Amino acid sequence: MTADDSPDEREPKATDSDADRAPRTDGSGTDPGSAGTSDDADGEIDSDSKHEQLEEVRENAEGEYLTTDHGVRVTDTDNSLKAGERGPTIMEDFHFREKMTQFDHESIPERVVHARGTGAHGYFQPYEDPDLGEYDEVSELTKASFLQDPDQKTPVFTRFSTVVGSRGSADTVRDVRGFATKFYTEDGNWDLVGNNMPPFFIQDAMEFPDLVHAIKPEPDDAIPQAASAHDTFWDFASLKPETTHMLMWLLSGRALPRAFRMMQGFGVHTFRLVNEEGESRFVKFHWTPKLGTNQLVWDETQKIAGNNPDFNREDLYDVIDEGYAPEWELGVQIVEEDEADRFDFDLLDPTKIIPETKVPVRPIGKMVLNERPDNFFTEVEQVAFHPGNVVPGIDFSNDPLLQGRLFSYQDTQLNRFGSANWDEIPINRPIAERHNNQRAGFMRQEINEGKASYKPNSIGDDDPQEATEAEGGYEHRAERVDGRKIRNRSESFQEHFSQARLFWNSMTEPEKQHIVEAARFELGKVERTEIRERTVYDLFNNVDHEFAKRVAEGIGVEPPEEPGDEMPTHDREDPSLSMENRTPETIETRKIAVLLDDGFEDDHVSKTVSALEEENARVKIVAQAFGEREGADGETVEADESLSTAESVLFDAVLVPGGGDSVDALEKQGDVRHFLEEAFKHKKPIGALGEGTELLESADLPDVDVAGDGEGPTESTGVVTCRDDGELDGFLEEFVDAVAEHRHWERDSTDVSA
Ligand code: HDE
Repeated sequence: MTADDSPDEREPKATDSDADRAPRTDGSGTDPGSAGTSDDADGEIDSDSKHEQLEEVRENAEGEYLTTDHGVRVTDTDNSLKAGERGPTIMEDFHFREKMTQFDHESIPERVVHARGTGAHGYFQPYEDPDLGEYDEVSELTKASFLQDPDQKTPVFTRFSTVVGSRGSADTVRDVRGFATKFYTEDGNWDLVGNNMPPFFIQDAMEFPDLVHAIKPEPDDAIPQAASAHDTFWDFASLKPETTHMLMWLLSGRALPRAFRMMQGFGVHTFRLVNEEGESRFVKFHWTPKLGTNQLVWDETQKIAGNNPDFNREDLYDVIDEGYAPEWELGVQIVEEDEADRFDFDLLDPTKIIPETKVPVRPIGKMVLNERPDNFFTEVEQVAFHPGNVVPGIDFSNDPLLQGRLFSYQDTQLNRFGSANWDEIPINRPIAERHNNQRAGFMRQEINEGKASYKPNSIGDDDPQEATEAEGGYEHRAERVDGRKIRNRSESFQEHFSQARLFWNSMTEPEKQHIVEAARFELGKVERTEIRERTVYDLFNNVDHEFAKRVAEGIGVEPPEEPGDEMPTHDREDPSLSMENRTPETIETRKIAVLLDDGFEDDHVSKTVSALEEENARVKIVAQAFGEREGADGETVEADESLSTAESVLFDAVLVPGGGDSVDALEKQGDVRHFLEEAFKHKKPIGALGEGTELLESADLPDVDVAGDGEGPTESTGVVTCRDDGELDGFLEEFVDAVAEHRHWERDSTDVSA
């Protein structure tokens, strides 16, 4: 790098620790940006850079001797050193003491919120030619080059989480999901620490401890775990009308994601993008999943929580192992600073979204997660996010919730790690170089050379040097701020129901019904009548009168006679808010159970399995027991699951092939009928061929038309049947369409007892 390099031509910072120091920008010896402690050999950051950096700390015991932490080979790790065979253990046993001490110190404090999570590595890549509407290029919006260059893949690590439950709680609880991504860019780490819902409960960080105390298990008995359905949460919420918009999202299917890879992510706050010229615009960040935004249903989540509490965690790793790398688009909603006033809400108010009907989301790149961690503790547990980790080109707004987070995350990491050196841990360490005068503290790992650890200094040539903005230095936007010290809230933050109503209006009828039932459950678990009443009268009745009445009827509260005084009357809708509008027509990665036993129709199985797999569905053979099953014509298949390990709640769809003996055997199993009825109750696609259709008839699937002989494929609320072998292709087409719909909400399954 030379003194007259313009920022545009700035080279990626060299990252080879052994690299010779390049001439310094002022010609006096070293280039402040060229020698470093990180390790990417060729100096360019690409999708492998983080992987290569982590490679240095990976350990593999394959074929090696067992040693102590200090490298001494161990002869026996089962018996402690004793004074005589039946005597006491003696202090001298350094191996015992080390092993036990390590064990005693194996845990660190769990995160105070978002304790339960999982994560994966991947990369972010800008799109070649994104459609930015009135803007030509991303460089017009931001100088952050990793958001612009389509040839560069920036490594990322993303952690998904639930908020309320502790580290060992179940995945499928009703809750907000965290969606936090660390971008290891050449300009340093950027952490986009968001959620799967775009508004938040409160407007000011000052209220956060109260919110969290209210929603966490109650302090006297630590009950309930990982649930908002209890008195303290609804007491708090009902007294704070600003929570109403977020409550609508929390009561919706957004709080029960089918998979992490099927949820949107949102930066929530308004941030700023800043370009080379120093021009700044407001921005909201969006993650849009390639596989659509899909949900589970409530009854299903309850059963999964017992059946497989790791459901979402396992799903992420399963698909990565099977070669399907989950993908999201990163989109931006841009608002010119001088247009911030054109909305009927304040852009700094985090309980509001910018409706897509007002400002479109412009996709600028994609994130692909393609590698699972090797060690959950060192990667997922120790990854430490901080919204204050920004790089040049990205800046903050004055959103008072965001401002408070900028303090909290640094502080919380000190509590979790017991050291300010948490940023040295491999998963947190940037790939970009780090040089400063920090040298010490608990668990310091870098060996920083040189005598001078202060500035200014003459002993060490005054290195490391401060960078100008043109040299890549982070310059906070010089926003003019002028005000009295005041503990107050802006008048522009005072309206709380308009967007809650927009959300309600935008739901389909089944989605509305879901919200009503969720509210009845949540408030049904609230013991104090006054809290139930306050929620219905003061919050819900100011969103929508019908909604309030429907909830009231289910919880023993007198339905309100008139709409609330503050209920907005608008009937605006935003189709992008409904999850049903976000289901793409694909069956990729859907998990389909094929129920069979000995004597199945060979053709049905081989043709359907290969057709579904061609569409990238994940097909699992479920039989009464593990082992090989033989078809009527002698073909064999291996059961992936048995009826004792597989429940319908763990699958997206179910298919019963024909074959008289197979169906006779299945028909004798109550578990099989339960499997089908439960899948039906949860609105899942069901298919049956040949004699398999008889199994459907013997199950309790109300109002389903099952195909008769010679009728060809018949579709009835997502149940696809066919008795005619000549129509297998037609059946498959219909079945694939039914699976692509994900759930058949039009189906009335209230009668089903499963
Ligand atoms: Fe957090 N939040 N938060 N939060 N948050 C934490 O940091 C906090 C908020 C979010 O996978 C903590 O490392 C305050 C909004 C995610 O490791 C803590 C406020 C949003 C994660 C903390 C908020 C989030 C956290 C706990 C109000 C969405 C998990 C452990 C001012 C935009 C990150 C930790 C991971 C974690 C504080 C509100 C998202 C205590 C004070 C709004 C995804 O620092």
